[in-house]
Amino acid sequence: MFSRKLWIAAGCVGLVFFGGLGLYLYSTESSPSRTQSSNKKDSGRLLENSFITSKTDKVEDEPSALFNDPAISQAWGLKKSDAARAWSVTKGSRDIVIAVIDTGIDIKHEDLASNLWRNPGETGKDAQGRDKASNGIDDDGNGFVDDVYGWNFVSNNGKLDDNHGHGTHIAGIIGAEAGNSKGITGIAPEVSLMILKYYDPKVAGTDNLKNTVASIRYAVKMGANIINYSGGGTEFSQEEHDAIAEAEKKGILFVAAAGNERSNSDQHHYYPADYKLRNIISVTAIDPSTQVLASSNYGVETVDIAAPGQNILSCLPGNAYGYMTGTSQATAFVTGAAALVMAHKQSFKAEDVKKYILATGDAQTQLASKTRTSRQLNLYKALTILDQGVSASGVIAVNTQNMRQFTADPNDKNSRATAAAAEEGVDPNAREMSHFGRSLIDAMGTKARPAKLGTKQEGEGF
Ligand SMILES: [Ca+2]
Ligand SMILES: [Ca+2]
Ligand SMILES: [Ca+2]
Repeated sequence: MFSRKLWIAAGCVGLVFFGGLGLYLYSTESSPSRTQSSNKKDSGRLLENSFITSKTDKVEDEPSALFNDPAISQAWGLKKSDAARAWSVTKGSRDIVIAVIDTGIDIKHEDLASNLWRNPGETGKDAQGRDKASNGIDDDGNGFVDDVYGWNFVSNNGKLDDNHGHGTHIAGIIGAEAGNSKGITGIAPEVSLMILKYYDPKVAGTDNLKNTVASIRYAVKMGANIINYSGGGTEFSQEEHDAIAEAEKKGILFVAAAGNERSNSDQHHYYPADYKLRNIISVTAIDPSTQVLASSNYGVETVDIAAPGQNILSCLPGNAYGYMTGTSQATAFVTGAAALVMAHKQSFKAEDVKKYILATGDAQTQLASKTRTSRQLNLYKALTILDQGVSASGVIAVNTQNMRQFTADPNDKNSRATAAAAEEGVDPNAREMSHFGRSLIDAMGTKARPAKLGTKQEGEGF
């Protein structure tokens, strides 16, 4: 039987939960950096009491800006990928629907609940005045009863409980709410997250590949714009390939983790990341110094781009937050970027978005032997080079037709702003940049990574 591995087995090197009283961390595998802290080994897990901190520390770190989310300055990947400046251009759009195919989600999480997709055919009242979300009827006739936020393909129902934490973490990186004084900020803080559960560690004998294919088909059928998938396997699946090809036909982007097998994917293929389809972006993970993680797959032919993936702070079930590591997390960064680009240019299809994201990344020599583009994700450039039409390594050459469309669209306020600003010779994005955006850039740009979370991260270049 085919199987799909969730990239958490090798990739989850640590989770930190913080609640009102402090922080604690445990690890699912040994890591050299762990030895720097005072560890107590217990059945393969490491408890790091040195990570305990207090509420006061978090308040101290809070940027005085639009985004008052207390943990934002602890999220190094946001700074690394130039998120603050990107948010000065757009924070996304609820019109952009992202299918997160993963372990489910905590639908009540304080930083996620507002950004969940709601199936319009399963919300509101039915003819008898009952809530369509819970009336036990497939109101929209899509084959799924009461599928409000998505579907659980493991248990074949609408309950999306995340019994692992991975899915909630990924959803948070993509689209945690901004400016709510809670937790973190997702890359695309205004977005609609469609939750499709394909794996549950508490359910034995799950056919992960079958559930994956069913999830992809649901996303295509129900109008997702982007699919985020952080699993994979070495087996080529014609069914899975065809489901993603169907997504390609509909202009849906498919962002896939390169995998955490320490492997060269050019030689040892991983799927779905390696299917030869134009709508797939394969993502590997980097640390703060732009090195691809030792655990991450790589390949100059098969892996498209790199994004932050080490010790990434995001949501966990039960209104908790914590760090996880791996190409899953990097994949979520790219998905968030794609959501911002799509929100900014809603006429874009998957291939356009893919071209821009890949071409506007920051070129890095360390990535030359690891990725096809030699680039790491840059959210701001993905949005602004798109607007300005300034040179950036072939971006204009491959998108000349699209660039003309931008400035020709009278209904697109950004195009109008760009055209008007171009006539006056000013940077249109400087005009759009809000006071809050500038404050946030200042807050994130000048601050060294705080040492509040313990000694380990201090040496890692945050
Ligand atoms: Ca339904
Ligand atoms: Ca219903
Ligand atoms: Ca938040």
